[in-house]
Order: sequence, then structure tokens, then C-alpha cells
Amino acid sequence: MATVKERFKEVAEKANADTKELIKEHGGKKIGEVTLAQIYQGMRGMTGLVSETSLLDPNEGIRFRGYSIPELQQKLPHAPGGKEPLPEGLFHLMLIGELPTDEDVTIVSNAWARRSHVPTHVFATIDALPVTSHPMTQFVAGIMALQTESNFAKAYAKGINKKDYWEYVLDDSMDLIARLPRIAAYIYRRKYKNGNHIEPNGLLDWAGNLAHMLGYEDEGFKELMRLYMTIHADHEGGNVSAHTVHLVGSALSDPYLSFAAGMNGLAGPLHGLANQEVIKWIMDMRSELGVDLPSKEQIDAYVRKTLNEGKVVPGYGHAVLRKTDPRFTAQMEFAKKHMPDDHLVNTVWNIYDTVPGILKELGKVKNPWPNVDAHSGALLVHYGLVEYEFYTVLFGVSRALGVLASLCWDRALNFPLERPKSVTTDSVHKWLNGEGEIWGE
Ligand code: NMX
Ligand code: MLT
Repeated sequence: MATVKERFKEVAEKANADTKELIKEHGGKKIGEVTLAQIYQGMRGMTGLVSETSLLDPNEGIRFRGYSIPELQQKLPHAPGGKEPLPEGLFHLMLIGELPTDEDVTIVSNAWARRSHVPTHVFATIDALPVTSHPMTQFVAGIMALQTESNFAKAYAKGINKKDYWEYVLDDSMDLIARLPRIAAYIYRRKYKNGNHIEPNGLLDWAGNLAHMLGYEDEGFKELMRLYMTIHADHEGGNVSAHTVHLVGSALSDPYLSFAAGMNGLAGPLHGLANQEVIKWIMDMRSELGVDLPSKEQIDAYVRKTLNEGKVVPGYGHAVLRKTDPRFTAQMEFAKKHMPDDHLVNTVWNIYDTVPGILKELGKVKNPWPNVDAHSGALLVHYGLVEYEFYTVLFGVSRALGVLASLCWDRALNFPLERPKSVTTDSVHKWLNGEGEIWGE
């Protein structure tokens, strides 16, 4: 049976030749126009990147190599007795571009188990931070400490042919993904469980082992982790974390440096940190009202208060999506099956019935519907993982699958240094007055 590297080499070589041909034949075709507003307003709707692993449709949501989340739940291999997809299978799909067999998934799972050793200096680095540090700060510090292990950085220092970059990037990506659950669990147990760490169980799948090391043995929680790690893995290339990894990687910074950079972006409240913000916001609402199942009227009033204070409603809105995020729906379906009467989950559903109407009233919010972060925390709280500052770390562990598979493709397709042009407002004014080009000459 071929290794992951052998399979990737085969598909990447063909894709590389096809892409060169595509650029040669059609490179001059225009795919859009850029307006002045777009360069001032976050480049919304401006196509500027290639990312092979997934594609986001504003109305249908994410598809990983063409497969929707319900299709993945059906078609990807499951753990014995489980119903949720194994993230190993999604990684194979994103990297190789084909649905995996059970054997393919076992190969990835075994490779990650073999590569999962975390050197002691990584734990020492995390321990050097105050225990009060935010879990994302500890996570990034841990990833940076692990950079000593980069095969790409070592090979580059010795001198390698650019045709071989992908091989070292794939090696580093596999190692890093394999090690992240241990680092995440270490941070969790250090910060919240008095440093009582739990050894990995090499017989478990990657997400099941993460649940185990966090200290949650409930089979429902393991299934949640498999679903969670699958749905958070990728959201095409333009989101802040994926784009950052791609950008930093384009400087040939190794996968550890690139991924750490992306995680700093994920730690922002408008991106991945929104999952902690949602639960914090709901908890604040409940304690302010003194009830654990607020009515829709009470939610309505609290949402308006949040907006009047000039704050966003966390978990709602999206830069690309224009309908309810299918990742929200997948979590809602999971909750209906496993915890239909949970009060926090029911509050999330009541918020879903209330918020979109209010956001529509504002007249400026392009997408009033919930995103992935509106639901995830309530599921974690149900199983006892109540420490919401930790939630973005779980998002980050999952995001590694997509952004690192993408980074392998970036190097396999020889994508160059990313360096768009910027302008100044002064140069814009001169251009508008007919005094020169927009770039100021
Ligand atoms: N609550 C209140 N106002 C909002 C919201 C919201 N949830 N979403 C958008 N708006 C406002 C936005 O702040 C902007 O206001 P202004 O013109 O005064 O600056 C206006 O509506 C237009 O914004 P949009 O074009 O609809 O959204 P944009 O693409 O700029 O931003 C988000 C997308 C996701 C940053 C934004 O919807 C938001 O801040 N949502 C809340 C935070 C969140 O849930 N983030 C998680 C995203 C998913 N993830 O995991 O990364
Ligand atoms: C993501 O998963 O990255 C978020 O939904 C944000 C985005 O796609 O921009």
C-alpha cells in the first residue's frame, strides 16, 4: 500500500503539469474587476487566491473537494460503532483529492500516532508562561517551540532543490498535525486541571485520543470531537487563518512558523475567538437575567442592548456566507440527536429564532444568519468542557488539517512569494484628479 507521500507525489506531479498548462493557455483571462471600495474594505468579493482543499458557496456553504458536510458524514469512514466522520479521512480527501478507503484512513491514523511525540522543551516553554495566559497564547508558544523539529527548515539550511520543497513541507505538516492534540490537551490540563496530564492512547483515532487526553471518555464527546475536527478544518483560502498560513508560507517560512502565524489570526474575536465570545455572551445574558433558559422576548431585549452598546452579536454574520452556515446546522443536528433537552443548547436555538430578524432590521448586515461559532460552545459545555477560553484552541487543532494540506499544495504547485500592491490615499486622490497612475507615478 502506497504511503501518503507516494500518493501525494503522484497526484501533485500531474496537477503541477496541468496547472502550468492552464496558466500558459488561459493566464491572460480576466476573472473580475477591482473597485476602489474593495481595496479599502477588506477585499470582499475579490478573487485573489487559489486554495485546492475546499470551496465556499455563499448560499450552500463549504464543500471539501466537492463534498458537503452531510455527504462527508455519510461517505468518510467512521470509528467503530460511530456515525461521525474521522478527520483522518477528511485530511486524506483534502490532500489527495479522493475519498479515502478504510485502509487509507488507517494509514493516516497510524502515521499520526507514530509521529505524535512532543519533545519536553515544548512543555517547558508552555510552562514558562503564567498559567493565566490565554490558551491561544500558550498554543502559539507551544507551536513555535516545536519549530526546532522542522525538517523543511533544516533541509533548506543545507540547501535543497525547489522541486523538493513539498516533500519536507508534507513531512512537517504530518508531524505537526500529529503533535497538536498533545499540545492542546497539555494546555487544557495545565490551566484547568491542576497539571494532571493524561498520557496518549495510541490505540485511539486522532480525535478520540484528543478527547481522551483532555480527560473526556464519554463516547458522545469523542463523536463530537470527530465531527468538530472535521467541520472546522477548512473554509477555502481567504479566511484570516488560512490566508495567513498561505501568505507566511509563501516566504518559505516552514510549516511551524506559518501555522503559528495563522493561529494568531484565529485568536481574533472576529475570527476563531468568536466561539468563546458566544458562550461568554450567553453566560453574561443568563447571569444578568438570573435565568438559565431566557425567553425569546428576553433574548430580543438583550440582543438590542448588545447592539446599542456598539458591539457585534457574536456567532452571527459572515464575510462570504449569505445563509445559515451548514456547520451550524451539522452541530444542531448533533444536538437534536444527543442532547435535545439541554437548556444551553435550547438557548442557542432560541437565539437562532431571534437574532436574524433583528440584524435584518439594521439594514447593513449582509448576512444575518449564524456561523459555525454560534453553536459549538454549547455542545462542549454539555459534556462538561465549560472553560470557554479554551475553545479556540480546539478550532485551531482542526484548522491545521485544511491549512497544512493547502500549504503542501502551495509548495507542490510552486506558488511564488505573495506580494500584492498597495497604494496610499494620497496616490488615490492624485489618480482621481488625473495626475498620475493609482500607484503614484
Ligand atoms: N452583529 C452586529 N453587527 C454586525 C454583525 C453582527 N453579528 N455582523 C456584521 N455586522 C455589521 C458590521 O460590523 C458592519 O458594521 P459597520 O458598517 O458599522 O462597520 C456591517 O454590519 C456590515 O458588515 P458585513 O459586511 O455584513 O460583515 P463583514 O464581512 O464586514 O464581517 C464578520 C463579517 C464575521 C466579521 C461580522 O459578521 C461579525 O463581526 N460577526 C460577529 C463575529 C463573529 O461571529 N465572527 C466569527 C466568524 C466565523 N469564524 O469563525 O471566523
Ligand atoms: C472560517 O471558518 O474561517 C470562518 O467562517 C471565517 C471565514 O470563512 O472567513
